[in-house]
Amino acid sequence: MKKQGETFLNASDFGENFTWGVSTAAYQIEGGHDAQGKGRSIWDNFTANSKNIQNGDNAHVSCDFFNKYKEDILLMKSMNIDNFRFSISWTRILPNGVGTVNNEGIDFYNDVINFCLEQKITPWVTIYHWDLPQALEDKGGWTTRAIIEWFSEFVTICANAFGDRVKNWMVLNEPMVFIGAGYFLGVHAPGKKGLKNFLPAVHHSVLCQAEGGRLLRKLIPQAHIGTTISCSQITPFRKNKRDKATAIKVDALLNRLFIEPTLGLGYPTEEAPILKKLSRYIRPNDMENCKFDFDFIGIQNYTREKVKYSIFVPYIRAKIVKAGKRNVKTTLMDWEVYPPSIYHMIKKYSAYPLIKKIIITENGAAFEDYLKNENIEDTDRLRFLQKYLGQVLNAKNEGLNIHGYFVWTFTDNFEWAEGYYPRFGLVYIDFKSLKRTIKASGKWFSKFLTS
Ligand code: GCO
Repeated sequence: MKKQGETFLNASDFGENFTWGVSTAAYQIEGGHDAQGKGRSIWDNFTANSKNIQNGDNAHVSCDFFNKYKEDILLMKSMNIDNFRFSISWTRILPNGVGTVNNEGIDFYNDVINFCLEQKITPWVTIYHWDLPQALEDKGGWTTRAIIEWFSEFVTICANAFGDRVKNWMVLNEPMVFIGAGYFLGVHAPGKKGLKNFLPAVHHSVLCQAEGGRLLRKLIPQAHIGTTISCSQITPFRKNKRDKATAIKVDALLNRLFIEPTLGLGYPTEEAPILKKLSRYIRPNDMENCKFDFDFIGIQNYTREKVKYSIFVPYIRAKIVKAGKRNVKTTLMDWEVYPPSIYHMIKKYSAYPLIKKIIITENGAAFEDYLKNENIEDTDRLRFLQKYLGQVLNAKNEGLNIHGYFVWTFTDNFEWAEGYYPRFGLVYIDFKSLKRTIKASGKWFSKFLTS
């Protein structure tokens, strides 16, 4: 049995039925922003204002997965990766969010899915990875209850179009991040701020998460259905009472808010009283409709956060002390490298008896990469993956409920408000020539998968 910190892990140590793969998202890799009838999403709109994105970058071309999907899937194959998580761009399928279907969009995903299957790569499809149609945002987006109807239409079309071949589905990607960053802090699309946007968006996304699950189950009886949730270990910055209470509150907001209503436990209002204001948006039967018995929960972990009490932060009275100020090893995102966090989160989610199974649907790191003689010696990323995997293995060996692991991400791509600066890929992309080069971490992962 291998222990944490040992670098000579083998995939076989995790058992035969452990799922290994890589994760991506449509907006981050596809490009083809207006190709073949695609409509405009909130991210097309948000990036149009260059002030919103580091270096004024946009994702018009990005990795050009839209044209290069065969090359990427073949590369994946050559690296022994046999599970590929990607998302469906809503506006490629429904340019206006609802109504007329764009058949060219359906064809594109059919081509991707069929090519994966030909190469014996299993597709794992995320329905919503943040690229809401702008036409729906113009009518209120996630803040309006009509989103449940719009979202249901999109889910139904995806299930009917792809459900004969795609068995693994995830309804939402990290609701806390797209709502926290997009509808509270305003740093992601659509750039909205404040509680009046945040709270209804939270409740509507929880309802959509469950409704999406129900529709998939009805339309694809054999489906393996999940949803994905961001999570970080939260610890108090100082050892005083106030910081300890703050950590409990932030944990409720960041780690419990989107899973507990799904499990029928309601919102964690006791630890985060601000959530009592959700009652304004909750209608009769809603809490019942928030529930769905997912086949798996995808958890996505990168770091841990230290938090302190702060009188200056309205509503929440809590502040994250950035890793850069704590004298710890960080990634380019200013996230602390802290491998025990992933073990801690697996343990935390394993403690919910109603979660049937947990899969790590994202984990990875951005570090500076240098292309030298056609090689990228990304030792930091390689060590990061080995150490985090060591912790996943510890969790598995303890009998915790963990069944798979997907690296974020396959190729370098468009990292939202940070543009192309933070590279997370196992494969390097030269964003001028679009040439792909497997990094040392990618070569290691590919070897690891056959070990
Ligand atoms: C998220 C998203 C990914 C990010 C990744 C790195 O977790 O924010 O799912 O789209 O790119 O997490 O930040």
